[in-house]
Amino acid sequence: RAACQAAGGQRYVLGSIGPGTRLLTLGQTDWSAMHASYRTQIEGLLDGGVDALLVETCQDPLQIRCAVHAALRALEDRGMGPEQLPIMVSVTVETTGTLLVGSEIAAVAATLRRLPVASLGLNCATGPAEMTPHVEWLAKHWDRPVSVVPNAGLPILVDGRTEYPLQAEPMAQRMSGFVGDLGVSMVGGCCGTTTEHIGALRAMLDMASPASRSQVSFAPSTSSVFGAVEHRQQNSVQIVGERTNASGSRAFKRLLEAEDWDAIVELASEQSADGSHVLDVNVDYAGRDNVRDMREVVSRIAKGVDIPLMIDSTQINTIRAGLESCGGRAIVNSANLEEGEPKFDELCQLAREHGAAIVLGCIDDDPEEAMARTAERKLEVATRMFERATKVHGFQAEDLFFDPLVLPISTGMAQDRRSGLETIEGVRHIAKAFPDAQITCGLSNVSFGLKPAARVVLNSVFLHELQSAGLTSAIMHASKILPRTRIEDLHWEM
Ligand code: THG
Repeated sequence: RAACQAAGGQRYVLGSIGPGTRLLTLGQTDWSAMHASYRTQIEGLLDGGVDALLVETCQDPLQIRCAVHAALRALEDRGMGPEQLPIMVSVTVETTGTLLVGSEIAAVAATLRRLPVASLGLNCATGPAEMTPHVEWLAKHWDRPVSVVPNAGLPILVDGRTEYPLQAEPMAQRMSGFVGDLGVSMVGGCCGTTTEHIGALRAMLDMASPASRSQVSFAPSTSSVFGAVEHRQQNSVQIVGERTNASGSRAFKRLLEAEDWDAIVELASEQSADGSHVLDVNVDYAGRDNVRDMREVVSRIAKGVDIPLMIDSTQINTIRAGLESCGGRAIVNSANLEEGEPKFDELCQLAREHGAAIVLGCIDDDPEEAMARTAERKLEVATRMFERATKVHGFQAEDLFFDPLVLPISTGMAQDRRSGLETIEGVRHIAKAFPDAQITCGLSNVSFGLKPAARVVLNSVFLHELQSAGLTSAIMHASKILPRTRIEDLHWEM
């Protein structure tokens, strides 16, 4: 800080926050221990007068979220935010093409996209040549500045010693392409680089004319530890697997009781193999420690299954445990206005702190009709939630998943006979009012209590109608849905 001041000009101190020796996703430490340790480090850096924080050499998306979360808390306590003191992130892509835990660069970007990080880039592990495809991806798809800080090539053994082969001039030349062709904003050198390398980069920058990056495009996505999945699927709804649910599957409930975690991961894997794009995880179960179960189940699924998660619970502490246990970007399921705005706000805030998307169920605090039953009421509640989520909490429409709420039509009660039709019309209204938002539902609810064969037909027809009305996502059992051509006309019409 003092040296920068003495040197004058535009010089900044970046508070470097390295990865440590334990990875959250691999279960080598837990969120609260890592959070506390980051917090201590960040307080020291802030006391020392840094201009920005740089979370670098990141190997695990969950570790990044934990560090960013700790940084935001530390800034908040000093009456500041990331606008005053930027939080920068730099990840380490191994020669395998992913972070150490297996994350593709697209998974990292999806995870950080809705967090207030100022820049994203790469450092360490390889030289500039190996970084090229990932830098190109970031230049095209990341909407903020990109940084590139390579090693001086891949190390080689010379007379029993490791040496970094890339010399200052050729390194600077490689890097000039990143700046001039791809619009990279920050460059530097990691392992094996010397003052000579940094001098050559400085000289290169003095001559460079950075390319503009006006064509950046990013599809709204969730992410597992490994890869990103777009909210909008072509010719399909986003299929959210329903079976990892303690009240939605007897098999899952038994496995949870037996604490057979391996078999639970197996059940989750099967759903991915069956075509689910995302997995709903719900461990709500009276008499068990739901927070502990959520941690156990989510950390294991996140490590072993390659699709993103929807964290489903009526308890905010259980949802928090899920978010703190899964790398990548999840969907919170769900917030509603049943208990008024405080609980809605708390869930929105929690989702925002983790950069997550959120399901908003059409229920409010109306004393006559809390759960919206007509299409008009569904739109009315959705509108109230849309306003609050976007204006108060800063959500983008694309990250809101409205749930019009599907009720069983098979109860035999007169008041339930129209509920399927009202849901379809509700979807149409919501899709028209909020074309950029997502619409999801618990599809199988519609046929509770019917015989299995009838459920398959009813669920399939209902999905077809909802999709035509604008549904973009459904919590469902993928292998129990039939295409129109596999259902007899008579059954379809019934
Ligand atoms: N909206 C939102 N989230 C939800 C729901 C919703 N989460 C839970 C639920 N509803 C959606 N999930 C399921 C999961 C399973 C079933 C229905 C909805 C189901 N299961 C069979 C049964 O109970 O008969 C299977 C039984 C078994 O395999 O043992 O029908 O509406 N946002």
